[in-house]
Amino acid sequence: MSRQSPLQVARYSYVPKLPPVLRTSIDNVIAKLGDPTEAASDREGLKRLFPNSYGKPIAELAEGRNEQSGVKRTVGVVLSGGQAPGGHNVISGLFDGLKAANPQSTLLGFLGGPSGITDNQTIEITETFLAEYRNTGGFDMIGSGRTKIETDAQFEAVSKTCREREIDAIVVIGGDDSNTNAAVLAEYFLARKLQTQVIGVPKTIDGDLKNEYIQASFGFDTATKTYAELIGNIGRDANSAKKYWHFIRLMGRSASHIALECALQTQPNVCLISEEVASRSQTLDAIVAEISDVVVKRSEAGENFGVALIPEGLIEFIPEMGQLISRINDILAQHADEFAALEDSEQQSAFISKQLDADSAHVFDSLPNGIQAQLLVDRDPHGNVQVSRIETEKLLMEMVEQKLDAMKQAGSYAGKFSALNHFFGYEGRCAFPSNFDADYCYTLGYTACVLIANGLTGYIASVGNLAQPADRWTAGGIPITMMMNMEQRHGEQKPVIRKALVELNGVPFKTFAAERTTWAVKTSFTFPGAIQYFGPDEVCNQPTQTLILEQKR
Ligand code: FBP
Repeated sequence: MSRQSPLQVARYSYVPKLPPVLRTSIDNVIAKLGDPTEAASDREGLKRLFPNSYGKPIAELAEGRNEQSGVKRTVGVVLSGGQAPGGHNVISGLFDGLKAANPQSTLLGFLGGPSGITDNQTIEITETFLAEYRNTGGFDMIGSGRTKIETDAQFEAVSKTCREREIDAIVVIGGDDSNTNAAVLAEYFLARKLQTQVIGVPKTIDGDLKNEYIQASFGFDTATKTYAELIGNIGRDANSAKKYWHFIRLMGRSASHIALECALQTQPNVCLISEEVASRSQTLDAIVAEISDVVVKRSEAGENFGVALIPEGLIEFIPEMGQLISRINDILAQHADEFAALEDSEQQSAFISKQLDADSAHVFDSLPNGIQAQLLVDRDPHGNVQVSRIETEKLLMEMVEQKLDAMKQAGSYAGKFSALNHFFGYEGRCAFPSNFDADYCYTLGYTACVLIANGLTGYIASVGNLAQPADRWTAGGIPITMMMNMEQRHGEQKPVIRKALVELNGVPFKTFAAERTTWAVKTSFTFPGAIQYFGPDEVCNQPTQTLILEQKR
């Protein structure tokens, strides 16, 4: 075993908190079913695609004798997509629930993500194996991957694995795309009268898998606290040296929840919110002008330093850039072979520029070569551009610098602008889960186990009252089809779980918007410090500002 840090050892003995309903014996928990449900939209289309699983009722866990609880089961678990702190605790909760119900039951981990299911690559999770991973970050216990199970051959391979291994249930720990996949798999098994149940668990640091029923995806809490610590430290450094502007890009492939939460925690001078940029149809130049305006105002007050937060998804929300990216996506799909044969990024850029319409070509040609190349890197298996590879903060920083130079020449700016860029993303995805994420994830895993023991399939585990202490939490399951709608993907209408973007009329955004003009000019940084695991409640057990403010609604 590799050397363990003192914190790692100390965290092994942390006992995650469960909601009251799960503190009794597992045979004494039932899933109480409500009325049939409907999806928010596209009901007919979804009913046709999910004839066996559409409309299932919401399940609420309650006290009651479950005779099926002690049945010996084999359950498979898979980690899907980007790492998020707490994944190991979902597996711990699932394992403990399964063994509490019947010590003869088996938990198999699929290795390397969904491809572990199709390739039948598993490891048995035992107490000794698991002990090293309890309350730790990362997905290294079994690995993760982004393979999308979508072809007939892949579905057939999944059923073969389930038959061979006699798997009673699969737990899919993933984001919106992976949970959509979980629903499709559940329907596939039901349609073929196969016994394997499928239960999803909401994961993603991006915080965009949430709705009326799923209050938060796990990992968001720890990741934002990790970034907020770093931003606070940078703010203090900036205010000490008083000579740098820091442009910090934050992960979050699409929605700006991470940037917004970090802004609420650290009070930076600038924080862009992609959803607002899109709703105002702001151009790249308009954004640059807005940031420059803050720089100028601060310099007039003698403050030639500052902190600007940039969500990584921004690039796709700037109308002209979004249009450009979608055109590039089409060109890359249509001319894959020709493109692959090109020798270097210069040739690739020239090729793309030639294929684009005049407007998009103009935007593309005006970008620095480095950004052009980053826009052309391979798409992920779900067809998304890999925004974490695009240095938007550098682009903005350079454009602000150019604008300020021009203003200086015109005599409208006399300050000093020296800027540094940062990207915080991977630093937060495998942090030791905060107590919140450790408790939440363990509860999700345990809940998934109870949903399985109650014979449910096509559900996602859900925990309620998350802004309250764990002794007020509730637990249950939501039929995944209820959270779906139909969206155009790669030229086809597909069933998907709707991604939750930042709501511009929501309390978190409004709270930020009410303060940001003050933060812009008056240095108001706050310093969250490192995540604390031991100590008073107000230091160790606080949920995110987003969750607290959303629950105030
Ligand atoms: P998930 O949606 O799978 O949770 O991943 C989110 C994320 O962390 C994004 O914030 C980021 O843009 C992306 O993954 C990076 O992907 P990769 O790990 O493939 O570099």
